[in-house]
Amino acid sequence: MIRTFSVHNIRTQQELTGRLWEFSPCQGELVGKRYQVATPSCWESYPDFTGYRGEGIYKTTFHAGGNIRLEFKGVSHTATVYLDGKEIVSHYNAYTIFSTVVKEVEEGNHVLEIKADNRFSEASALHIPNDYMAYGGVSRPVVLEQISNVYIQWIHVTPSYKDSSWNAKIELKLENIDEFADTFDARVKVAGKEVVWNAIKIDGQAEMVLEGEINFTDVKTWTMEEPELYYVTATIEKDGDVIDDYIDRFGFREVGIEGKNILLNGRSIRLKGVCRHEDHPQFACALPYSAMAADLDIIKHLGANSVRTSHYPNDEIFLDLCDEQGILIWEENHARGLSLEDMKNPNFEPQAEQVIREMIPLHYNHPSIYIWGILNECASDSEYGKECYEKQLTLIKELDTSRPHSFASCKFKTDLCFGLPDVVSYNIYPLWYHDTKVEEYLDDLYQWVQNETDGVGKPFLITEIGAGGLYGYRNAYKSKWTEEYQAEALEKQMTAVLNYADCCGIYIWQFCDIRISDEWFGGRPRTMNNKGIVDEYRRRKLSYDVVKQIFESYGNYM
Ligand code: ADA
Repeated sequence: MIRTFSVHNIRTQQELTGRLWEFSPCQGELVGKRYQVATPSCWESYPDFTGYRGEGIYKTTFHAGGNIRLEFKGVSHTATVYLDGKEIVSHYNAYTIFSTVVKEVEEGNHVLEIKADNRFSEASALHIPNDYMAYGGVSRPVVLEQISNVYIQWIHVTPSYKDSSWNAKIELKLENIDEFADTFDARVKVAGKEVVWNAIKIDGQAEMVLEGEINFTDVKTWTMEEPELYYVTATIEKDGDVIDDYIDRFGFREVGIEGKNILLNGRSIRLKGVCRHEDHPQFACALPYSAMAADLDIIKHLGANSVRTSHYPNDEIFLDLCDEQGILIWEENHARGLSLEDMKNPNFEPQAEQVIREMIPLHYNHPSIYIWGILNECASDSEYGKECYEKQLTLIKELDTSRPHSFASCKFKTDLCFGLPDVVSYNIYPLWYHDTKVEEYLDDLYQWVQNETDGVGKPFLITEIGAGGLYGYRNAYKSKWTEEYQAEALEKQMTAVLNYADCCGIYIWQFCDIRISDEWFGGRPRTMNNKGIVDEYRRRKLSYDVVKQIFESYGNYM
């Protein structure tokens, strides 16, 4: 599966994953051994590689001719790709899409090899030993397309509501891979209406963006309760022949900020969320469609209305599911707990900014995404850090002015950056890492933000709160790590936050227990983060019913 809907009717598109590929490790005692493995997958799911950190080569063949475009939805965490033995593209970061075009390949069979690398080094500023796992493999789909010289890279639809009608701003990004200029017509259709561009000239080896607008009076709004979706179809024609197409989906919905409130379609929303890692003991971070859908069923059953994609851009199939189910998404770039020293790694800024440049243009149309986040718990208490935050938040606005932005801080009363984001967000753990009374800690923090920072008057979110609970560990004295302690702590934490008038929402850390880097074994029983409401196999802990009862007792709107 590439998406939960077809993206092309004209352009030939084929998923190369979803079948067996040959896998061989590059290091260790099994070098040279070849395995047949299902794809997408991570080598931690293969019996001989559950703890392998190194490089591995994935190999397959395909038949094609002419201009081909290869799209890689996710290779963890560094990829080098070869076509017929020749390097064609490389990429850093497991969680963002990259692609390459190869012009005029000979008609016939071709060999595709992807070398994946999940080792830690100075070259990797974002994937570091951490409180989650950096898996290895071809973790998301690989797609082969045959394209014309002029082809569509993406369509962006920006809906806005005014005078009881919806307006859609349309942007169409195209590229001409030929060296010579070309002329074509373009058309975008939405809900029975269209915008047309005739006799457009594009230079050789150039990109361009066409802009247009369409107004609607009889379309349905996308809401959490009724997540109405619409297809937008773009085609380009030459001499009356349709030479390329691109289909995407969006919703007529608008996100805004008004004082301390985050608005969805003009109404102040209350975020009732969970933080979720892409992690599963059988699939590592390569969760199949059915596993993602099952997670969302649990999240909805809990009474939650939102997911925070901690701490990286998620699989777009998961985002498609959230669009379809009316679940709001906080999506963030890839970074967790980088110190000032980590942020001074010369690779940090380019790698973190690249994630933003790859995340936003391709995830732009998902109505479920209501906010962009950056740099979870990084050094926002330093001047150098502040410069980095400022650049990345500015970059977000360059790519998308239709959504607010934020970052999740843990710098208690030392954060310097609250003048930068649209929303002030904090990760707090009263009753876990310290036993301060939740109400006191929360109010103390909030008053500090109001009285001492440039975050005064902005919406305020708790983006993490929670406690550890080992599945099946119980005792009468409810010590920390028992299911009993976790359930009671979450009850107090959630009630305090959801009753705090100036807070517009909460994200529980976390949805399920997850595997973490071996280096993080200390303070992490089972070398896992055990703060899930369900364990890694999605088995309910005592806290499950507590969370459900509380989430269901608060509405979606403030
Ligand atoms: C942090 C961090 C999470 C996780 C959590 C915890 O807030 O953002 O990734 O590590 O703490 O379990 O302590």
